Amino acid sequence: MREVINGACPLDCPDTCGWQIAVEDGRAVEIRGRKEHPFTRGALCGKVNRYLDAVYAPDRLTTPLRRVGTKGEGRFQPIDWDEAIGLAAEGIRTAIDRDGPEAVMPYYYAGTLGEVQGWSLGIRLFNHLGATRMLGTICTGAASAAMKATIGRPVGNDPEDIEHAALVIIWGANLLTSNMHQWHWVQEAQARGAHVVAVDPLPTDTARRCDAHLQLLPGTDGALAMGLMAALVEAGAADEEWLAAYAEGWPELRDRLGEWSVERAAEICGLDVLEVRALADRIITSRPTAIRIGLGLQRHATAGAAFRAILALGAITGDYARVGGGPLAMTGGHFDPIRNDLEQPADLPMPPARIVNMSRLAEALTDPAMAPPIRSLVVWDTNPAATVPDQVRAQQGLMRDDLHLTVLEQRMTDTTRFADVVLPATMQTEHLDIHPSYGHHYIALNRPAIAPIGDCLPNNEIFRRLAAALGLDHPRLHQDDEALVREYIDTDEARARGITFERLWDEGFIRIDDERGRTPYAAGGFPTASGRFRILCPELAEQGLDPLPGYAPPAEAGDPVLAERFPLVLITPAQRFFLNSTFADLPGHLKLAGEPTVFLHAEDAAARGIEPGDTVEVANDRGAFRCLAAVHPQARRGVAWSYKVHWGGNVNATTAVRDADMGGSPTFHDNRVDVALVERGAPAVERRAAEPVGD
Ligand SMILES: Nc1nc2c(c(=O)[nH]1)N[C@H]1C(S)=C(S)[C@@H](COP(=O)(O)OP(=O)(O)OC[C@H]3O[C@@H](n4cnc5c(=O)[nH]c(N)nc54)[C@H](O)[C@@H]3O)O[C@H]1N2
Ligand SMILES: Nc1nc2c(c(=O)[nH]1)N[C@H]1C(S)=C(S)[C@@H](COP(=O)(O)OP(=O)(O)OC[C@H]3O[C@@H](n4cnc5c(=O)[nH]c(N)nc54)[C@H](O)[C@@H]3O)O[C@H]1N2
Ligand SMILES: [Mo]
Repeated sequence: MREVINGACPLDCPDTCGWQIAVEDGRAVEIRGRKEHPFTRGALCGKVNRYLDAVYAPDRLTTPLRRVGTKGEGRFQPIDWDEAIGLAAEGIRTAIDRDGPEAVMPYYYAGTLGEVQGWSLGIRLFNHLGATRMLGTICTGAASAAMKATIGRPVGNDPEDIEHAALVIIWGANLLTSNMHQWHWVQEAQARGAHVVAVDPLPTDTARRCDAHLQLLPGTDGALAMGLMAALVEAGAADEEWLAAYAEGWPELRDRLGEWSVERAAEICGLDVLEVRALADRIITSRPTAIRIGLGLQRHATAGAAFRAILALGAITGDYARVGGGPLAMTGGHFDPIRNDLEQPADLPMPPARIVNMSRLAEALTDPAMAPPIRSLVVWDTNPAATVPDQVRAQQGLMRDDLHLTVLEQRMTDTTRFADVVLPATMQTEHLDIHPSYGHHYIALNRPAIAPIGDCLPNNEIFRRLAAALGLDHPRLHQDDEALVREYIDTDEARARGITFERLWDEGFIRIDDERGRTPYAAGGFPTASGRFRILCPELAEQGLDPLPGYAPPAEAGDPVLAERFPLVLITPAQRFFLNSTFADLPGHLKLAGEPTVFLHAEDAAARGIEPGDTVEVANDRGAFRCLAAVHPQARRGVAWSYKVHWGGNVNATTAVRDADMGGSPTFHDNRVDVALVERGAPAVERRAAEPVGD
C-alpha cells in the first residue's frame, strides 16, 4: 500500500521546504518537494533529494552504545535503553556531586530547526537543573545582535516580493547554494528588468549569474556601505522625510558620512572606483532597491557594525515603504506573534547559571581557568568536533578523561567518536515537529512518515527518560510531542489566522500573515521600543561599541603584519551538497561534493609551485588540514576558499576562537593561512577535486 505523508525539511536553511514522502509497506520510497508550497514550488535541493539515503544509510545508529575502548578510539558496545539512560544520568549526577550543576553543560544547535525536537525539552531539562547555559552564537550571532539593535527583530519586507524590486543586491550570500528557492524571486525581478548585483569576495555561481559583481576584500563591507550612503547623500537621494519620521539618529549618521566617499570605500574594499560609483548610481535611481543580506559577511570580527551599515543603506532610500524594497536578512521575527517560546516556560523553575558562548567550546573545554570545569557535556543536533572553530583544541577538550560526554545522534560522527554514551535519535521521517522559517512566511508541520529505524527514539523521548532517571518530575519536562506542537501555536494571533494543529496536520503548511504585496514598515512599525528604525543605538555605546553604523577593519583579513606570515585569507562557505557537516559521510553526497579542495588564484598557486590537483597543506598557527588544490580563473589574489565542512581534520583546524564585535559571533571567514605543496598530482587513489559549486 502506498501512502503519501506531508512533512518539512528539518535542515538549518532559510528555505524550510514543504516535502512529501511516499511510503510503501512501512518503507519510505520517494521524497519530493510540495508543489503547492509557494516557496518550495515543487523542488527540493540536490542534497535533500537524497535525504532517504541518509535515513537508510548503513552508518545510521540503531541502538544505544557505550564506550569500551579509550576515549576517541571509536570502540563501542551496544546496550539497551535503560542502561544507556542510566549511564547518561550518572555522568550528569557525578559532575553535579563533584562541582555543582554548572559543571554540566548542554550543547545543541540546528541539526534540526524543529521547535519540538530541537528547542524544547532538552533546554528545559538542563536549565531546570541549573546547568551552564549555552549562548547560541555560532551561526547568526552578529547578524541577530545587529538586527536587534537596529530593527528589534529579524523582519523585513516579504522575500517573495523581491520580484518587484528594480535593483536587487545580493550581499554576502550564495543564494544558489544556501537559499536556493529565493533565487526564483530574483529571476522574476530580472525578467521584469531588474538589475542584480552580487557583493562577495568569491566568484560564486550566484555572482556569475548577476549583472554585476563587486568582488570586495573580505570584511570590508562596512566601508562599502558607508561609501554608498555618502554618495546617496551627495545626490540628495536619502529619503529625508521617511528618515525624519521613522528613524532615530539619521542626523548623526549623515554627519559621519561627511568623512566618506565612493573613492575612500573603493580604496578600502580593493575595488575600482567606477564599479562602486556605478552601484551608487543604480541605488540612487532604482526604486525600489532590495538588499538580500546573507550570513557570510557576518563571519568577520567587525561584522556587527558592517551589518548595521548595510541595514542603514537599505533603509535610507525609503524603500521599506515600497513593495519588495529595503534590506532583508532573515524572516524569523515574523513568527513571534503566532508562537510561544517552548524553551523557557514561565512556570518551570530555572535557577540562574553562568553562560558559555558555544563558539568558544574549544576554550571552554581546555581553559584551566574554567571554574568549575565542564565535566559533563550533553550534545544533540550538532557535530562540534567538526564544526566549531579551533578544531584541534576542541578535540583535545572532547578527549579529556575527566569529561563525561553523552551524544544524541543519528549516525557516528566526529563528535560521537569521543562519546562515553551514544543515544540513537530518530530522523525527520520518524518524528513529529513544527517548523517556522528564517527565509519565508510559512509555518509547517512535519508528520512522521515511518516507524523509527532500529531502537531510535526522538530527542524528546530521550530527554523525558533522562529527566525521570534524574528524579525530575516537573510536568514541563514530560509533555508529549503533540502537546508541545499545540503549545507552540497556542496564541490568539495563531487562532485568529486559523493556524491550528488540525489544519497543519491536513495541509502541511500555512502562511502566517497576510498575503504578499505589503509594506509593514512603510510608516515605522518596527519591533523596537519606539517603532522606529534605530540608526543610532545608545545601548551599544554602553557596551563599548560604536552606537552608529561604521567601518572597522576585520581582525585577520585586515592585519598587514599577520599577512606577511599568512598571505592568504581563507573563506570557508557553504558547500552545495552538504549542510554544514550533515551528509558529509554519505557516498552519494560526497561524490557530488568532491574531495576537500582549496581554491586559489593562479598567481597564488604558481608562487607556491602548486598546480591544480596537487595535494596541499593549508595551515596557520592554530592547525592544518590537507586537501586538493584547484585554481579558479576569477579568484581574487590573496583570497582562497574551501567549502565547509568535511568530516575528519578540516577547515576548522585553522579557524580561530574569537568573538566578533557583536553577539559573541565566531569569525570563520576572518582567517589567515598559507598553503604549501605536499605531493604533486593525484595520488594512487583517484580523487576528484570539489568544483566551485554549481559551475
Ligand atoms: N547547501 C548548503 N546550504 C546551506 C548551508 C550549507 O552548509 N550548505 N548552511 C546553512 C547555514 S547553517 C547557514 S548559516 C546559511 C549560510 O549561508 P550564507 O548566508 O550563504 O553564508 P556563507 O555560505 O557563510 O557565505 C555566503 C557568502 O558570503 C561570502 N562572504 C564571505 N566573507 C564575506 C565578506 O566579508 N563580505 C561579503 N560581502 N561576503 C562574504 C562568501 O564568499 C559566500 O559566498 O546557509 C544554510 N544553507
Ligand atoms: N569553517 C566554518 N565552520 C562553520 C561555518 C562556516 O561558515 N565555516 N558555519 C557555522 C554555522 S553557520 C553553523 S550553523 C554551524 C553548524 O554546525 P553543526 O551544528 O555541527 O551542524 P551540522 O554539521 O549540520 O550537524 C548537525 C548534526 O545534528 C544531527 N541531527 C540532525 N537532526 C537531529 C535530531 O533530530 N536529533 C539528533 N540527536 N541529532 C540530529 C545530524 O546528524 C548532524 O550530525 O557550523 C558552523 N561551522
Ligand atoms: Mo548556520
